[in-house]
Amino acid sequence: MPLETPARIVRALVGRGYNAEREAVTLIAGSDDPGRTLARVVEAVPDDALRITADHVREVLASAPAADPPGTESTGSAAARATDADASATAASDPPVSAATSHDNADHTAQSTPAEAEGEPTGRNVDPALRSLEIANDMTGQSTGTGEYDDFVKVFRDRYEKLSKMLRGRVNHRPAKAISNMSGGEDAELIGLVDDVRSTKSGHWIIELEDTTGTFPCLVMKDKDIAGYVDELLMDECIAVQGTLSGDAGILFVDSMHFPDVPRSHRPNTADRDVQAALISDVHVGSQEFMADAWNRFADWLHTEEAERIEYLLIAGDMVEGVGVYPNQDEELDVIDIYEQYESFSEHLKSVPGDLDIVMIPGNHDAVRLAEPQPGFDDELRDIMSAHDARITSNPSMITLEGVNVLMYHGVSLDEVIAELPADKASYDEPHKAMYQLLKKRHVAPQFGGHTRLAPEELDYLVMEDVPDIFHTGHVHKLGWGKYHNVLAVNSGCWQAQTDFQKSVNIDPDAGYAPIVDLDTLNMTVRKFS
Ligand code: D5M
Ligand code: FE
Ligand code: ZN
Repeated sequence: MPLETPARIVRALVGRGYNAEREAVTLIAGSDDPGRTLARVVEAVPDDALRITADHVREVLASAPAADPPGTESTGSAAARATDADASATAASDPPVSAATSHDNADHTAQSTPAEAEGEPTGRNVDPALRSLEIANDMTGQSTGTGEYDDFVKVFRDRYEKLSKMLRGRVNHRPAKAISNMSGGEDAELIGLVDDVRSTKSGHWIIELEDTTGTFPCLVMKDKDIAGYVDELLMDECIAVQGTLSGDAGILFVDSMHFPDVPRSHRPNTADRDVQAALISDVHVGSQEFMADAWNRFADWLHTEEAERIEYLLIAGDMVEGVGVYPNQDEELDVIDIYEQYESFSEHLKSVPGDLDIVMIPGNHDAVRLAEPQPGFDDELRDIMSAHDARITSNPSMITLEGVNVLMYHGVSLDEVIAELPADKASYDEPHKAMYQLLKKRHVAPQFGGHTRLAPEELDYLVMEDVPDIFHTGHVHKLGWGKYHNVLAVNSGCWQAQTDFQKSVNIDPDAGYAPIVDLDTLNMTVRKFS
């Protein structure tokens, strides 16, 4: 493998899913056989390492070279990150976009007028003592998963435990194993994770449900009303069924199906005073498409009187464009070094009012592990982004703002929900409807082994144990909001104009919008800055 120059080494590492310290790259380049050294380093670093350090390389160079290492073509488990000595400075561009907003609740007012400099900057008259901001289920530093089989067993047991509890009041279930010992014709109720869904020759559906004792096949007849639920099912979500066993007791004929769901009677918490939160995501600083001008207009507007009730700013992931996230992404990078991207992001964050309380979670473009739950940014990145004293937490996290519970989740699973469900139940044009499905399943990323990477942990942090009052996601770069059983679901658009990839697949992003929520009423308005 001809690997002489640092730039080639960086690219080779990115291709394997790693970011590397500058010194590590220099050491590899300066070794006798850089190609061989690189392969040995990749082989030697722990699977969960995001970054190859100089120490990793020194260790390898100090140890005697083994026979040709296996697995030199293996890819890193985490998002690819790279540093590059020749990183360019930020030069923002902001091509105009036309974007549509999508919402489905009459209570909401959409103000899609461009915000010019409206009013003079004010001395924001806020009393920090009135504020309260708490974060629950931050799993940063709590990761226990080693990727072993046992961890998968644990995380699914925990998922089953938590979700079946929500269903137990509605069905009187028995374990799958006990049901397989029952006689034909008896009524039976079962709670399980969806293990398989297939259609029969005659167009009926067989759903295999799994609990901690085994699996049991359940038949949904195509002409029953509940057949309409079958196309909503995702693998590994938890449901309950009630029905009657077949004559030979080998299959359960399903009469009713239940989802953990948000109770229709959910009464959202509200703040005691007239205070607002701005909900944004997908800033993508470092991309050539990052819309710096729109961002600056947003930041300027936040200083005006009109925005003085906004005391919280929530950012649901993809602060920066990252490096090596998608193939050929480097061709659209404006800032090549991941740390310089965060420095630039931090500069942009400095232009918003210093007295805002900010909460940030990572997304799939950020420099943390890709598998969900994603821990909050590491100390080095926190340091870079320290200007605002922002609260940094894991993806997902539940944030309580003056009593209002906001579930923040970046939203990678939305791609999957949209791909798998019929368009009237989830689509890019109505991303909030895909969010409704997640609320109904009480899980932010049910499907394991698909597009969304899940990390096996002792606990399933992705279950929505508590019903949020606001569910805030991003990722799909579309703006959409609406209410589901009184929960406000908001997908917050982005600050990145259409990329070449998005053009090629007809994704027309909603860029440069800021959804603003009144925390005392949960009404929402949208401001446009592009
Ligand atoms: O993703 C923004 C949206 O675009 C999200 O719906 C995924 C999709 N996307 C963007 N680039 C790609 C590539 N290269 N492959 C597949 N899907 C893609 P974000 O991750 O925020 O950039
Ligand atoms: Fe994004
Ligand atoms: Zn994303």
